[in-house]
Amino acid sequence: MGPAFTKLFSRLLLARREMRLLMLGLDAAGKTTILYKLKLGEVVSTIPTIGFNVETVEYKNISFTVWDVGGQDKIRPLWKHYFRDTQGLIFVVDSNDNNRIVEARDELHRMLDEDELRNSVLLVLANKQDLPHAMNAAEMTEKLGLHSLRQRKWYIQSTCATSGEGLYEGIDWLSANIASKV
Ligand code: G3D
Ligand code: MG
Repeated sequence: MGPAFTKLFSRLLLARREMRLLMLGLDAAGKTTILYKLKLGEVVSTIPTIGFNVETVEYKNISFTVWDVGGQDKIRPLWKHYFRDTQGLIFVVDSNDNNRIVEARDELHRMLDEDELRNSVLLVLANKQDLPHAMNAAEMTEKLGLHSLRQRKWYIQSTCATSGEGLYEGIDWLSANIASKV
């Protein structure tokens, strides 16, 4: 899958110098799996003393930054540091986790309220579609309240991170929509 992604990202590589993509979601949504599946380069995992785990991959002029959202109000103010210059937010959700869909929705909307993320496009990955009770993209759209979003370019893509299914399409949308904005 590596070369295909490289080709996809070429639009972003040409678009501008520095590009920051944030990938967020509740723990166990599948973020780390996706990061490795993209095979962009070495994943660097850092745990600052304040105790939230940040994974980063640098790929040419694109940086991917990943962490778990949810709970822990104390550390939230520290996230802001990573928001600057974010062109794309990728929000990963476990489509099979009906118990935490409300929490995921609340976290998503809370992130979108952040002033620094005002101009970033939103790609939602409705992950774990291979599981038998997974909600489909239409149901996830409803539960996550995506239709209520105003002034925001967003897209939802069904994925299975373990097989890689859907990731290509999601990144393609992101790439096209960030490129058209810059
Ligand atoms: P996170 O980084 O968002 O916390 P992870 O999530 O990438 O660590 O994934 C959490 C668990 O979900 C992992 O299982 C991972 O293999 C699994 N997972 C991720 N994506 C999918 C998917 O699309 N389908 C299924 N069935 N499982 C997925 P383990 O067992 O390693 O904890
Ligand atoms: Mg992880």
